[in-house]
Amino acid sequence: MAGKLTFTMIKPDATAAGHIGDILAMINKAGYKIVAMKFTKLSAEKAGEFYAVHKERPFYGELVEFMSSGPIVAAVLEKDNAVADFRTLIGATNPAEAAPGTVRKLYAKSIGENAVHGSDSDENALIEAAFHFSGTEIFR
Ligand code: FUP
Repeated sequence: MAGKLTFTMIKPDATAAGHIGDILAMINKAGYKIVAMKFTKLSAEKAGEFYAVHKERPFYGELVEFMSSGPIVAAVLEKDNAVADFRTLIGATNPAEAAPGTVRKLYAKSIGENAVHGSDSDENALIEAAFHFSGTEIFR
């Protein structure tokens, strides 16, 4: 059965552009309950750790630099079928390929600066939630 939790970040491009409220409203309208949330900034070291799976990819350096360039909103979201439905809500990694009405179509600048993160599996949702939040910071 699909899990009920996913993890998201509103990335530095979207926080700088003033889209936090719009994106949170889309998340709430889609039926997600916010069970953990913080406005924070990743160090380059932390961003590198979070994206360690991409270490060998050519864009890794830029990705780490971008993700540590400004504040982010990190949140854990609850809903049935949380991971898959959230990936539908945010749209394709590259905003040029994202469906109309998706978060990335509306707010992302490029494949690298793409407004939001969404977990790609139930397993990663739990790992990513634990990366940013302790048990007492998650309210279910
Ligand atoms: P997604 O799951 O949609 O966030 O996409 P990926 O896990 O494939 O990529 C993670 C992040 O790496 C993206 F959000 C942005 C960055 N990236 C690039 O900068 N260039 C690429 O070609 C692919 C990903």
